[in-house]
Amino acid sequence: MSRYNFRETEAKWQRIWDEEHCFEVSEDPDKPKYYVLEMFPYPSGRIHMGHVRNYTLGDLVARYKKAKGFNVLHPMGWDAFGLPAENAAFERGVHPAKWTHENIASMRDQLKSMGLSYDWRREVATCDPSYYKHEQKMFLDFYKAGLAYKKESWVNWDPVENTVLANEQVIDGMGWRSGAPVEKRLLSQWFLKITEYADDLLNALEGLDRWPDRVTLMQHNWIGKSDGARVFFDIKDDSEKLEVFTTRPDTLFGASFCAIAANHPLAAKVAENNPALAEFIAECNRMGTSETEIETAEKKGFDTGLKAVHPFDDTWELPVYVANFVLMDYGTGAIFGCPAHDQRDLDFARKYDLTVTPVVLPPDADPESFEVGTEAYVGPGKIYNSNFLDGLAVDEAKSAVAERLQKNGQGEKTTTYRLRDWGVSRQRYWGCPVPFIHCPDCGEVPVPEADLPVELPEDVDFEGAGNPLDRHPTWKHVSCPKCGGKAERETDTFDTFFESSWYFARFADAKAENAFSKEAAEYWLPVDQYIGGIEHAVLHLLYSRFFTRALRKCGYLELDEPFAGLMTQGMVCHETYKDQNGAWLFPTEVRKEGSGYVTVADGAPVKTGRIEKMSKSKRNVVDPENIIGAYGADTARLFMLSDSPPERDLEWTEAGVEGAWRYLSRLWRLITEPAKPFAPHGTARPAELSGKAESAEKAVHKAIKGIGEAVERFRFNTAVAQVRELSNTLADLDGDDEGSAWARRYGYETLVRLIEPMVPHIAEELWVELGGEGLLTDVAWPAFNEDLVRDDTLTIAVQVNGKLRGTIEAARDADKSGVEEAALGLENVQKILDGKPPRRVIVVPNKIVNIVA
Ligand code: ANZ
Ligand code: ZN
Repeated sequence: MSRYNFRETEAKWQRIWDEEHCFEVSEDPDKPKYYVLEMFPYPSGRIHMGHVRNYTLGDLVARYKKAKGFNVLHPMGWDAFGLPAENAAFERGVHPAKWTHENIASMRDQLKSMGLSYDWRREVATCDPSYYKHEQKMFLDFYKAGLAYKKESWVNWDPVENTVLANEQVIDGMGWRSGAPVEKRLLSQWFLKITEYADDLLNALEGLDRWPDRVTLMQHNWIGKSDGARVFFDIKDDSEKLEVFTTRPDTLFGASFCAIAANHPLAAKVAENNPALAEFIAECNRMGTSETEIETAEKKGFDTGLKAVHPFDDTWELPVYVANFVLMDYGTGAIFGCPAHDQRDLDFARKYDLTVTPVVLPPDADPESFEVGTEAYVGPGKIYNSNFLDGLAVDEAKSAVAERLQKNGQGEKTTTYRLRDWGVSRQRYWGCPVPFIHCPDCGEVPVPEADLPVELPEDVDFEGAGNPLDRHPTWKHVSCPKCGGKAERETDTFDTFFESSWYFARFADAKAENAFSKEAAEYWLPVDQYIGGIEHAVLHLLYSRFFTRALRKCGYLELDEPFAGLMTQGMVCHETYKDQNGAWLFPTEVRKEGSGYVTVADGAPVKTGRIEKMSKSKRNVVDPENIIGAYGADTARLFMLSDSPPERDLEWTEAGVEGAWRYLSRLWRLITEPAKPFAPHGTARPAELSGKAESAEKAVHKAIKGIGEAVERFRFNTAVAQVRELSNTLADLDGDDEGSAWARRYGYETLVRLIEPMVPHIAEELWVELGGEGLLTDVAWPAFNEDLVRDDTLTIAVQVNGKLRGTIEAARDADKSGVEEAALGLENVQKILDGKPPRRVIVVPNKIVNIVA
């Protein structure tokens, strides 16, 4: 029996696709284009199962669309800057560039072993100067357009990694990699003005109808638009005004205090003569800056002694606190507190014994007795205790207050966003240098375009803390491009999200002299289908949308949105195992025994834990290379597609992989050692088919339709199920007649075409076995005949007086009188009619029979 030799076969087809340039594309005006992109990987050294899933999904879409006649762009590259390379340099003394390029080389081989249909000519590595020189130019253009600027700002400082972290890199107050508590520091940093597009980024979400709702909702919340008002409070015995932001101006008469952020200028001013306050401010700065941390921390305040005067009553004075729950970079960094209707304010008021005056009366509550206890009332109601606002609904009161404030010059309506400008400075070596020079006389000076790229120096030393670029003896010392005097290079490098914000557009012409070639970009963009992890829902996916806008403003691209369609795949999970001492075990260290597991080493019992996302820390990882080595890429791909729809988590099991392997082996045998012969390739369909052959033929048409539709809807698991169903039908077709031989031939040739996007190597090989011409990947997706996919018998509902009483089976388009007779013959119906003739019978063909009794 000939066993399917996946090792030889897969290598062979990978070589042939390469030699034949199968997946290399150019802008063909005669074909519709389709751009499929998977999120490019960080070159960590080895691919993991998450990659395998991601790229299998993308490859299926790409190959399917190619078969459907599209000109498909399917590129791959490397998100090659970042911290791990520097860590490797620090720990093992390998240069980040060497480490990165070696990793790229081995991961490229791994990807090639999966048989992915990439146009490798377009490969890019973001750490190459030929790539990052373009983003230096972009940055200078952004600067000219007012979209990049430098400012002193409070940053999240990771004391272990010695670097600034983006808010998103702070998780529960800890550095995302180091796990160390994050501190606040004031540093001069480069920013990109994403807030300029806050409204546009928000409004355009509506047009992204091929994005998961979950992702657009996350972006919506991330942008966080709040309509409200700014209110100016006079400060008693002081010329300064305190400006607060509120979304609830309707509660102004319920105010009992004001509070400012620890870093508010007013706090610093008072602290000059108040050491206790200075100490309190320092304490606040030691606290993390993440939202959850601020929300969960105990509310603390410090009374500055200042008094704010109520805008509508100049005899009413409110104490001004510095409070740890007020953020400096939201709204105006100052609030008025209304304890009755805001939980934080209530907690604060209870702690510092401040008054709690309700001003919104819940519907049906009694104004005499309504009280707020430990829970603030945040619902709707009528305003009371509030002077000229009494009796108004919340929304009416909001407008009334804003109007009055505006008229008196005490405030105005305003909109605030949670979205902050994007801090792109990193104090790191392995990143793209920010192309600026600092001159003591001229200030910040852009590096002249002719001097781009600013390349990273190679000879750096990674010993010691902080940024190696800072410590480099010569690199940063340059003369000022403006005055020629002594000056210093900027030693910050870009956040690596910078590179990934525009790579999708570079793939349109990865060798273009400028960042983009207009023609290629116009032809290929936007990406039609983007596929990647949900973890990028706000950062990468929002930054790319921002870049698209910034690049348009600077004349680079005429594009509205980068990604027309988005699919976010679920995680690959696996059971977890521990030994008797509670140490995690790799799946390769355990083997099944009875209903449980024992260790491979000494047969000791193993504790089986939960099914969790594959992670190195829990050791529940399976190395794709081992799987591909043992079963082949097609098996790995098939299993990735079989069990769950793409957006759901998938549990990787040995049994599942075995099942996929067994299926492919069986298919191999069914075609290469058929029990009953196939008609020769090219045989015409006999005019008459036996019943079984005819229904097999119909099953093939149904599969073409069903699998195509499932793929279009990303229901790849359903598509796989239909593939299996069709092969069962064909395996059962054992007639010796001419029609059956023809149907087997037609059925298997079609099946092989249908599975090519899923398991391309075995499909190509079987195509050859079947005598097919040319490369299967160049063969068009088959068409189906509408007449043959319709069911012949239908289930028809039978109603009596509008109530469902049963169903009958009838041939499609059966004669009305026959259907009527069958319906009236139903036992249930006869019971109701009780021997009397029906008053009326209405037959809706192929659907329903209505009987009026
Ligand atoms: C008075 C008030 C009364 C408020 C009330 C709420 C309820 P969102 O919806 O997130 O925009 N706030 C304003 N600036 C702040 C800052 N820098 N740090 C912390 N809190 C701040 O929330 C806006 C509300 O959050 C504002 O409305 C303000 O409290 C508070 F019954 O003003 B409110
Ligand atoms: Zn100068």
